[in-house]
Amino acid sequence: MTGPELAEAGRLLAAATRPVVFTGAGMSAESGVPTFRDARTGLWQRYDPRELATPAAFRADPALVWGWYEGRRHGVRRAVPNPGHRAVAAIQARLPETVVITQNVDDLHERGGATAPVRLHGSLFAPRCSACGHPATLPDDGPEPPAGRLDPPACARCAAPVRPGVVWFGEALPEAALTAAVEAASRCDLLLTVGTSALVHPAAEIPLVAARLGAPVVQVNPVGTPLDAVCAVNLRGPAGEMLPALVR
Ligand code: BJW
Ligand code: ZN
Repeated sequence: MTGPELAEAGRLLAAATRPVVFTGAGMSAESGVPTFRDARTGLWQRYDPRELATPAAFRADPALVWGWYEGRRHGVRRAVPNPGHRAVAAIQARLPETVVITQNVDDLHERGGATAPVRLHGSLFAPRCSACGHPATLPDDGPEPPAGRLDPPACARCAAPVRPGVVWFGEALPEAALTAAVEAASRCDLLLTVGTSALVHPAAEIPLVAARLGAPVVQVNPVGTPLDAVCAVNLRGPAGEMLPALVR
């Protein structure tokens, strides 16, 4: 199965001093958080996540989009980090120069023990005003998770609707995070890419930056991705099993 690949990935990790761990939605799949491209569940079956994660969707129907994100935030709050998140934290504990870069908007890396993940696509837990950008406080959580449409709160400063603090299609990534990610990928001596389809740009270019500058890239994903060709090793399996096996 993955025996020889796992051994080779283990050798690359053992030789690294400043790895980058680059993660996507598959990292949290075993915690029960749906991946982006599988996220049509329950009430939301009718909607394509790719169509909800846009500024135009929020402008057209703020309650639809806010309700979707609030439902997801509640789902994440109930989720717990999986053995893959803990393995990432273990790499960072062993090699303090490790940089974790995530596209995920959940907080499972932090709760799994990782320090200061670079967040390329924002967070479910940092809403802000859609007009003036003023940070908003999260609504109080009721006993029942919201399910369906929900009016967003009004900005405390200008009364415009509050929006999720995530990066939608067509929006620029946070400049400081993107710069930190490119810098880390440029100086790393191993890039471990975990649970991403590598279809969304510019995030998908981070592993390519490392590969171009000669760092080996190790990929953990049950299926192939556009990154396969640049990877020194492809570990075809779930993060919650592959990563603990790798750091053992
Ligand atoms: C497992 C597993 C297990 C399952 N273990 N693995 C170049 C080419 C073409 C298009 C573009 C381009 N550059 C830019 C674009 C446009 C666009 C884009 O990329 N489009 C493509 C889809 C074609 N990009 C943008 O619009 C970006 N902005 C931009 O370019 O701005 C330009 C600009 C500059 C200056 C001023 C103004 C503008 C922004 C992209 C933002 C993406 N946002 C989202 C939503 C975040 C909020 C939310 O969560 O709702 O981010 S989209 C969504 O995709 C989310 C994710 O972070 C992102 C990546 O998805 P990810 O993590 O890879 O998940 P999946 O579901 O795709 O894959 C899961 C993987 O896990 C699969 O491979 C599974 O096999 C695997 N898996 N179980 C391990 N147990
Ligand atoms: Zn405002």
